[in-house]
Amino acid sequence: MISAFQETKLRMFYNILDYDKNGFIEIDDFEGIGENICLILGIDEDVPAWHMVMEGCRKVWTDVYEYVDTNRDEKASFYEWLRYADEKIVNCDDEAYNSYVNSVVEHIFQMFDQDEDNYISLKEYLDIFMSFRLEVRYSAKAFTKIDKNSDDMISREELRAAVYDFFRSDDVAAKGNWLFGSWEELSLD
Ligand SMILES: [Ca+2]
Ligand SMILES: [Ca+2]
Ligand SMILES: [Ca+2]
Repeated sequence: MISAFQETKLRMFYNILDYDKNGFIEIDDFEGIGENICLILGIDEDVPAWHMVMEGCRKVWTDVYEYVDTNRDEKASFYEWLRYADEKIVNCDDEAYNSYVNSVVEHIFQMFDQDEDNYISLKEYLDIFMSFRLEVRYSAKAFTKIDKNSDDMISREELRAAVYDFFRSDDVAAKGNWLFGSWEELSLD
């Protein structure tokens, strides 16, 4: 079972993944996200890095859709997605959850740690917000919440803690809730 608050955050995440905002998650959304990431990071079409980003984004969908898409219409409704997220993310066993969190963190570092210093700077964090069309006005506040030791850089550990809380925490005060910006404007019903 997931709580109303966890569902609110999953709804937020679903809306982020539904990049073309047609109410369903499909392969087109991941291709749209991939193309926008390349645009934001200044990666030219058809160079090896472009293919890497595009493949990485498609894989997020192709790895899970057989499980997510229960009625086999090549798209995921919110309730299909919620069932998947409940079983495979929020309430899976700790080992599987930690490995999910680690894979999210590694994907983020691989794409967005552009200067490869093993930290996500505020600029790199802003690239994430722009790539996923998140509300940029919340990026600095979110960055401050995730940067626990206030050294103006997000370490892998700090990002891991935030991703961990975003999907699993039922505590509205958990700072990781802010990973993708403000969830507070979303209704809790
Ligand atoms: Ca869509
Ligand atoms: Ca960096
Ligand atoms: Ca830090």
